[in-house]
Formats: sequence, structure tokens, C-alpha cells
Amino acid sequence: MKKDAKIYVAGHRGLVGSAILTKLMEQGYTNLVYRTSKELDLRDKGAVDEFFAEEKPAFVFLAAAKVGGIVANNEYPADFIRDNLLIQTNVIDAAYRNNVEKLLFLGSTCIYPKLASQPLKESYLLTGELEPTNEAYAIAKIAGIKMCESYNRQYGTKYISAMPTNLYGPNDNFDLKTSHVLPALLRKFHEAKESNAPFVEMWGTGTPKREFLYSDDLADACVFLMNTYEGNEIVNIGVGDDITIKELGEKVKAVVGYEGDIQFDTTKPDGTPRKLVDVTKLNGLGWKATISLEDGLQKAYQWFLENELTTAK
Ligand code: GFB
Repeated sequence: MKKDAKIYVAGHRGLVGSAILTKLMEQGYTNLVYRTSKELDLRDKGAVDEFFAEEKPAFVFLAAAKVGGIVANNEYPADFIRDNLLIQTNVIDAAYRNNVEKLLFLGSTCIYPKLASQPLKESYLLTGELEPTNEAYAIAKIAGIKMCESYNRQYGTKYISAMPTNLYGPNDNFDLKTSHVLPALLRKFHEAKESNAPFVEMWGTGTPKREFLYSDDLADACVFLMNTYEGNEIVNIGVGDDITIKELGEKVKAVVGYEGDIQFDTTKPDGTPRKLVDVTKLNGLGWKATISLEDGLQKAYQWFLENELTTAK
């Protein structure tokens, strides 16, 4: 991407899009376009068509999506499949009709089969059944990947798809009902410390393993891929290491400085037992994550303290 190329970041207020926008600014890209969801509802095809015809971006980071943690995915599958299919279909097709040079689509590691062997290689896609709690979301994301591949095959476009592992960082969703585990734990442990609560309740058994990537690292990888990767195959983005949810709880507890206990609510779902991504391909292309979980947790907690506590929820 030339530094003055017009780049559209879809979803620039979210965890992923905000990190990509910041990264592009840091790297000296000057012609950035973005819209809030109020200004442009990406589920509305007419509005998306109008936006692309008017702005004619050369590059698109498709980071807009309806996302949520395990319980939100499980309770609102219709919203997850509908909104994601609409957003990605409208954006990818408008990109094609408006001659976008290159588009990066963001998937998720929940697209891989629930019981696939670990670490998850890109080739495991569509080799087994999905995790039921997020099947609707995963099917939408798989459709997005296949849409990019199909447009490349039929129309000769250059659309690439990246599969990030579980993410965290600034502008995350800290709502306890709908968030992912890491932001939820930052809030839960912080509030327990403030109120001197005797214990924090975590969901499930604590035995599932997850890998966590800081959003700034993800953004760096996305800009790197946009600039260097031309392939039709998906690319995993992760750190190559995971921990149990219980271990995550202990780490968050230490970062927050909470001294009570942890209890597990086993009526809540565990989800996939493990989803560690194989990052051989990304490392081979020349990119590696640099932010450790310890450093990332400190940064995320700091961000939470400075931004989230002042926002009414
Ligand atoms: O992050 P999370 O909601 O989603 O949950 P997934 C990860 C694990 O943490 C599960 C446990 O085993 C949860 O039961 N957990 C413990 C908690 N305490 C909590 C808590 O307070 N809040 C939450 N949210 N979890 C999602 C998918 O799966 O990951 C999405 O549903 C997407 O589709 C996303 O792929 C990255 O990692 O299980």
C-alpha cells in the first residue's frame, strides 16, 4: 500500500478495527476512511453501495462484525449469522464492483472443527463438526472466507483472509453478559477487589485452553499481510502458545491485585476444549507476535481503568 492510498477500515471503533486504524496512522498512512455504524449501517446494501461509489477506497480492512463471547454466541445465533452474512456480503461485493485493489477479511479460529488436532493448521478448515455454541457465527465467517476465495477465482480479485486467535486490548467489550473471557475477567476481578468480595465467579470448569493475542500485534500482522501476502489460502494469526482458563484467571487476579478466591460456575458452557493456532505459515512469511500475555494484560487493565470505568454500561 502506498502511504497515500485510500484505505477503508470497516469497524474502526471495535477492538480490531481501532487497532488497525491506529497502526496505519503510526505507520504514516494518510488517506484513511472510516464511518461509525450510525453513519453507515453495513447491513444495509444500498448504504454500502453508496459509500463505496462515493469514496472508492483502494484497500479495505473488513474488521466490522458482530462478535461476542461464548454465552452471547449461544443465546443469539440468529443475530450472529444474519448480521455477519449481511455485513461481509455487502462489503465484499461492493469492493468488487468498485474495483478495490485488495481486501483483508477477518475470520476467527472458531471456524475450525471443535475437535481438530492441535495446533490448528489452516488446512483443517471444513474437516469436521463445529463447536455448537458458536456454529452460527463460524458458518458466517466460513462463508466470508469462501466468498473471498470465490471472487478471487472467478473475478481475479486479491482478497485475503486472516484467522486471528482470541483477541484482547483497547476498545474491547467489557459487558459481562456479552464479552469474551479476558475482558470479563478484568472487570470481574477489578469489581471484586473494589467491593472486597470473597470470591470471583468464572464460567465453566476452567479447563479449556485458549491462546490470547493483543490487538496491537494483530493490527501489525494485518497491515503486514496486506502489504506482503497474495495467496488464496487463509492465514492464522496467533502467538503459538496457550493457557488454561483457570491459569488466565490467576494471571488476571495478579494483575488486578485481588486477594480473594476463584469459584467456577459449571452450569455455564466450556466451549471448545482447545484452539491453539499453528502459526508456521505466518512466521514463514516473516511475522511474529511481540507482546507477551503479561505485558498485554497490564496494558489492557490500564486501558480498562482509564476508559471503561468512566463509561456508563
Ligand atoms: O472467551 P469466551 O467467551 O469464548 O470463553 P470462546 C472462553 C472460555 O472462558 C470458556 C470461560 O470456557 C468460558 O466458559 N469463561 C470463564 C468465561 N469465565 C468467563 C467469563 O466471565 N466470561 C466469558 N465470556 N467466558 C468465542 C466464540 O469462544 O471466542 C466466538 O464464541 C469467537 O465465536 C471468540 O470465536 C474468539 O473462546 O469459547
